[in-house]
Amino acid sequence: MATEPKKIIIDTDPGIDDAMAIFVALESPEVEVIGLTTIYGNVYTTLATRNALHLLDIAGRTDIPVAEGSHVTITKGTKLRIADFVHGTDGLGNQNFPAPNGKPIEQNAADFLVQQASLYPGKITVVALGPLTNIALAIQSDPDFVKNIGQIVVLGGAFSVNGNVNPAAEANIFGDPDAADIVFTSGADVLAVGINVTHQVVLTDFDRDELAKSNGKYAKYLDKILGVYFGYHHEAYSTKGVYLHDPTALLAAVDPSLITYTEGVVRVQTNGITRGLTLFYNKQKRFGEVSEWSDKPSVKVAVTVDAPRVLKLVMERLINS
Ligand SMILES: [Ca+2]
Repeated sequence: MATEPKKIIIDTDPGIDDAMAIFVALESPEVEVIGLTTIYGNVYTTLATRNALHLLDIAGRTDIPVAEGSHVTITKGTKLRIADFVHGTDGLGNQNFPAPNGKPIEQNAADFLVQQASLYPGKITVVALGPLTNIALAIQSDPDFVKNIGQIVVLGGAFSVNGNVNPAAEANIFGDPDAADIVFTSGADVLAVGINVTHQVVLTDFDRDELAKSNGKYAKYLDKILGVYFGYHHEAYSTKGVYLHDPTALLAAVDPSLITYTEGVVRVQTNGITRGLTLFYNKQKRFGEVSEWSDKPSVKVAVTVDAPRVLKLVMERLINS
């Protein structure tokens, strides 16, 4: 008997690698995308919503609801870090795409997350590909959300490596460190896929040519928007390729055997020069003193990834569409 596809909600700030992740999800029979929720990060939230609707137009999947997320951080902060220099001012490679046909649903992202989790207790995986504000709002607004939600797969953190915003912080955690700390200490089943893992998955110039040569609708679309993303990586890292952050986290939700993980407590630094730092406590030492780490629940933190298999799955699913 075929198993039912896993229900997923993608919380996203599209975003070039978000676009890839969304398309890969739509081509993955193991999962059913039951909604997109939007958040600031690569662009402001309003544009993230527009882009999410546009990507569903491209996919011909306007049946999937889009719920708009928060425009401010969990502490009501309005000074947001927007990474439009990585993804283009439109978030999608400066292509001037037409306005989408669809509209977001009336419900906001946090309410949508709470409602879906209570409709399908234990069955939904949230794949969080941007700052964690919407997820933290869902946790705060419904005491049952943490037990109703199946798993929260977070693309975020830099575990024992430098960040990508500054030496301390990874972009999604830096976007709302207070929200991230709420999610990591909530007691929910959280799997963090950090840049220590996603930096191992690189789409090269060669792979991009393969996308361009194929007839897959997603492959052709992505080849167009990838230019800006390649340019940024070349400038910032001197690489001839781009990191597949969002598709790697998405695929970790689709097929957990692609990664290995360890378990422990994660806390997030919320101020100072290390704001956004994710620190992992492996619980090997029993500390005598009561501290901000005592009695905090464990989360899963990805340690290794089968990078060749992730890349192969991304390519196959984008080309054969
Ligand atoms: Ca993203």
